[in-house]
Amino acid sequence: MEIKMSESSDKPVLVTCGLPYANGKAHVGHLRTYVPADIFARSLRKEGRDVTFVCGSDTHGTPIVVNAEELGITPKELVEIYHRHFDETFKQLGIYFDAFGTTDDPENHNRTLDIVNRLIEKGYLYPKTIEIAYCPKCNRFLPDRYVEGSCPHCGETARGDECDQGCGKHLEPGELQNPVCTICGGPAEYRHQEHFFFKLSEFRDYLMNYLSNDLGGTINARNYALGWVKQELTDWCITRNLEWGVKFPGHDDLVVYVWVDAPIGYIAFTEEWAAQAGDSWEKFWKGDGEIVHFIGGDITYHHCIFWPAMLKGADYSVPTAVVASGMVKIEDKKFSKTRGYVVWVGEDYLDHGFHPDLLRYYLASYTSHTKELNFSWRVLQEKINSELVAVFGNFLYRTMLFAFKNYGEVPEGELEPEVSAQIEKTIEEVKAAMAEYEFKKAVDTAMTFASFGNTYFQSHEPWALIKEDRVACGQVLYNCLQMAKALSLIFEPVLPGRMETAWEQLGQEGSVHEAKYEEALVPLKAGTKLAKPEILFTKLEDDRIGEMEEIANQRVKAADAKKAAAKGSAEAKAPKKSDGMPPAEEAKAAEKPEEAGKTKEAEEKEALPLVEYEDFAKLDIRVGKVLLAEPVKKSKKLLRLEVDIGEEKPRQLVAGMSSYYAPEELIGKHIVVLANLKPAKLCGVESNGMMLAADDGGNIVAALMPDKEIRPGSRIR
Ligand code: B3M
Ligand code: ZN
Repeated sequence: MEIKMSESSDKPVLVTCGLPYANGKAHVGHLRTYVPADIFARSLRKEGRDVTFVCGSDTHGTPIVVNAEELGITPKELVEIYHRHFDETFKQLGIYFDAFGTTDDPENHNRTLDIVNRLIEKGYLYPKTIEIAYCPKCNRFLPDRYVEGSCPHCGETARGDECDQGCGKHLEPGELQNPVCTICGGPAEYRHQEHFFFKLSEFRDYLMNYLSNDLGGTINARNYALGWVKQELTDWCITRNLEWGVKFPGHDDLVVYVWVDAPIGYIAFTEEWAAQAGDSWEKFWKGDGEIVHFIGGDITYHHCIFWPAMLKGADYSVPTAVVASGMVKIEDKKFSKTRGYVVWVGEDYLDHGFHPDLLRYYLASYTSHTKELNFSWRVLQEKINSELVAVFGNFLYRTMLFAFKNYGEVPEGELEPEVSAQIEKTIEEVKAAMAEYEFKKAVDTAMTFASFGNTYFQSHEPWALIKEDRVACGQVLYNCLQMAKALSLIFEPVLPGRMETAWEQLGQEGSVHEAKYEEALVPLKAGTKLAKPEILFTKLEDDRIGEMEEIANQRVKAADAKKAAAKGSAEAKAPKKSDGMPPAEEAKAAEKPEEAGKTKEAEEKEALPLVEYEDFAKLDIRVGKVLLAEPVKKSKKLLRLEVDIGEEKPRQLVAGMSSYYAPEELIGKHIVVLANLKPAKLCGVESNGMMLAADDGGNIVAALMPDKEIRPGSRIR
């Protein structure tokens, strides 16, 4: 269930997208947010809403400074390269913002200072001397990505401001344990320094109410944020030791933390738009205009907790809705640039001549917005060929070609009630789906209407009718052309490029991008000249898709080789960590199975001794039915399950499955449970048993599930 946009409202709407870091190229993961946001903005405009669509490059923060240092250029030079790249790439994808600025624009510096000074005046910022990681060798403080260590919450390797490998928690400076300098690799120490904190803890009650009663958008964002706010809220350190960024007032050695000035970019880019459009930014940020943020699900905390608290504290309007998308997998593997599971928008897609609309269609129609999207070249081919080509493209082409060849213009005719009813019903359903951020539902509804058009054409057999009764045939074609016009309007938000061509082929005036949904029911004018139609969607052939898969495979192989080489050289260099093992055993233990010519599988087989049946019989392994599944707070990997294993009460288990299964994918399923494993606490949650799954040692983890319905509690023997 999503929280609906106020459909009837005639308030102006500001739509934003999470700002891409100007620190790397655009990939399919970015588009998971940007394409649906563009579809949403276009669709609202077709409803006649006053929509402003802004975004921009996120240009501050330690990753950019670290990257620029490594490249031997200034951060400004680096961000200019990637700002231009994103600006061009979004336009190539048909994603048109009313403003696409950078957080280093003067407008953002000024707006940030206004907000920070306001927070100081109102007593929401305070100085505090804290321990900051410092590298004695590099002789510098180590903010955020300049330091690595272990997470105090889950123990995983983490970086200065986020436990990105483990529980995903935001980390405050000084929290990291065993800090190591990421520049020289040497041990870091903690030194005292004065920094400034935002009193986030004072906004707990406000946020509880705001999240429970006011914030719209997708339910995943609201529930995730409520989960955090119900716990304690720690104050945020909002300054860093960096040169690059927005200077903190009165402290030249400090800049504001990137998650302060980045969201303020939404306001600054609205100002930039207003200046060139002669409009008002205040109608959103000081007024009651609607503000809808589209983001990736991994930055929900920042957008639903930190950002509204900061806005409230500085007397600005707060977001109306936060729309958080699911994450992205590549060929069923977790998205990872370092492991090569990435699809670059430019070099892997556009540079190979694929039309942007096909990718837009895939991203919109693959799954519900909040679910995880898997990008696969084969699935792209299947969807394009079986839906866009075989259904929608087929209807458009056969209608326009038949009318062009036999009439050359829109024939005499009138709109049949059944057809206008279908048009009206489709548009209402599409608008309702958009209001719920259910883009797949909207696209499937439009595709169903295209199938209706095909059935209408086929059942009226114009190829036979034209020989018997030209006028009656004209009436059929008139209705088919009207449906083609309606479809080009309805699909424009998803397929802007191709629908512009369809609109022209139908001899329609003006731009399909400006036309409103209501235009779909304005009857076509008989006599309107028709252009010779071109085929708008062509099949993706096996060889072309095979070529793309090969490129993808090569990239993964290269990443594996690079990783193995880096591992090999690190081992060669790293001092042998002798933990007291006798030399012979130590030498053996240090030997990598691969180096000794053994495969990983062989190593796994060899490591497990043979067992007696009696050993196996001690294991109480049963079938369990999943009754409830939800993320474990503070963890990015763990799910809490309640499982019926045939006892009077469900059993609580904790499973490291979040990277492989969304909770809703497990609910109702029959799984296999080791029921007599000693209880263990994981991230504070007790696990009484273990869910069994197969792991290929790569990225595939498959839960064991009986292949037929069977009573929960049934024993595995
Ligand atoms: N630049 C990118 C990310 O963490 C970050 C978003 C800022 S939105 C204000 O997804
Ligand atoms: Zn160092």
